[in-house]
Amino acid sequence: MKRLIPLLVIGAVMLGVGLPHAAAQDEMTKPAVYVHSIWARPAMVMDMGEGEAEGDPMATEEADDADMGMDAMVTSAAYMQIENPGEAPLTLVGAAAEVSEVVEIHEVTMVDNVMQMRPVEGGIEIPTGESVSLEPGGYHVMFIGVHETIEAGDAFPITLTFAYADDMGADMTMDVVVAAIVLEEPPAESPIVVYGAWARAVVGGEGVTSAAYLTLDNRGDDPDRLISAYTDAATATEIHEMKMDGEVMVMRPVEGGIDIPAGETHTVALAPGGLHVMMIGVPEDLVVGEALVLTLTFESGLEMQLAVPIMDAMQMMGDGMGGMSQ
Ligand SMILES: [Cu+2]
Repeated sequence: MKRLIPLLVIGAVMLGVGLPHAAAQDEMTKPAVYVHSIWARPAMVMDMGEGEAEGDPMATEEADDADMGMDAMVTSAAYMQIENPGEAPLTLVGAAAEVSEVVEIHEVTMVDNVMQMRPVEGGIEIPTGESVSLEPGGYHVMFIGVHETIEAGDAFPITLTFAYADDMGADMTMDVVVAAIVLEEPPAESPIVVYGAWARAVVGGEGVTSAAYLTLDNRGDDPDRLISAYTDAATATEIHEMKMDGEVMVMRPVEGGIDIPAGETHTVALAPGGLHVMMIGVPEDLVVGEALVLTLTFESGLEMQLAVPIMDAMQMMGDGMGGMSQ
């Protein structure tokens, strides 16, 4: 929780406003949750309801059932790691996404030697200090009735709803927006994980810039260094830092990249007012409710592809601790 306070101050300073005390209090009690390694299966939407749905082993059966003149019920699933670094238990109680009619929290279980999946009663508990894995064959976020084909390399946002009890014991919920990258198979395990990613919404055009923010967490034994970033949403992508130069706030490329230490000081936050992934030349609109794909390259040779949800900057910096505390 300590990490969040400077961010809130920076956000308030950047907006040139003081936050109402009550609002600030309210934000402080929002628990942190780290969601990372988020990916989803491809799903093929056929024309005219012919053929079989792809993307989920369970979908074939459903597609056969749909031969009665109805469109095949195309499904997909998203997987991720959810960590609770705080002191109160969290429960993942729901999810929403625009890719499908219905989004449910599911689990796969064996019933009489038959694999079945069904909604998780009461949601998935994320105990304090623990990490819960949503992975093929287990828990997943299920998309039922996918509207449009999603294929490897696509990205889309998902809103996760967590339930928790506040300091007074009242039942609360918070929404956390993340984004999934569509992959044919699970991403490789990596010593560096990324959470809390978001990119600033902008109206595209000549000379337009935007930025992406995220937290890098090095869980390996060796230090590494973020040396470059790439997204096809921008003409050029650079790693920048913002600094006071006398009285003036300036930003410039970070020489040699960003150190990601191992051991005690293993996290590095890219956040408004500091380090950021700079997108220079954004021809198309970056719209809230969509996501972009970002590739991060590290000195060790590690290359990481992730989906970054596009968010409203005022909301993220003003009252958006939910986003920053991801
Ligand atoms: Cu910049």
